[in-house]
Amino acid sequence: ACYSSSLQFTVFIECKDYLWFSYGHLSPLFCYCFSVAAFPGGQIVGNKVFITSGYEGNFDDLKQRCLQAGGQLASPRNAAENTAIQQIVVLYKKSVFLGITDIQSEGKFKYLNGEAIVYSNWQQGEPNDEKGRENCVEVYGNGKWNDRSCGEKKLILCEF
Ligand code: 289
Ligand code: CA
Repeated sequence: ACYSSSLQFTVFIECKDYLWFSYGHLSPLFCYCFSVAAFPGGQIVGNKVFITSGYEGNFDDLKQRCLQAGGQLASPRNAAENTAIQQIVVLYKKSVFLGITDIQSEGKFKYLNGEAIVYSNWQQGEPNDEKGRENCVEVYGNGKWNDRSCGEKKLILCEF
């Protein structure tokens, strides 16, 4: 058996015997990913795991909670990762905030580490910085992005 726990998310799974035999050793991370795959609020893409606890809050609150859990807000770097995020948005019927903002410089969207984004999926007409107040990015059920006020409450979605 393996066990993985953090402040926000706790997962537990019995590792299958055949996996122990095939790999000889099964790391806690592998067990963790394996369990997330079976959990509806989780998605695995490559070596990235997206997971929600169902909590809703504003951008600063969600950013802090993901950090405290040892991850960060979902920050898709390609279409496959964006599709995984979209699936969670559709399942929960709630949009999420990404770990992307243009808080530093209007119109220049960056990841939380300050790197300029390498992938985007804007809805037509976005980002429009409506009323000069939209510096965060939400994902709609169609997977498209809209810039939105960071004070809005959205579903938490962290990546690990
Ligand atoms: O407060 C404005 C938002 O609710 C959104 O309204 C419309 O969907 C569009 O104008 C969006 O760009 C905007 O973020
Ligand atoms: Ca907008």
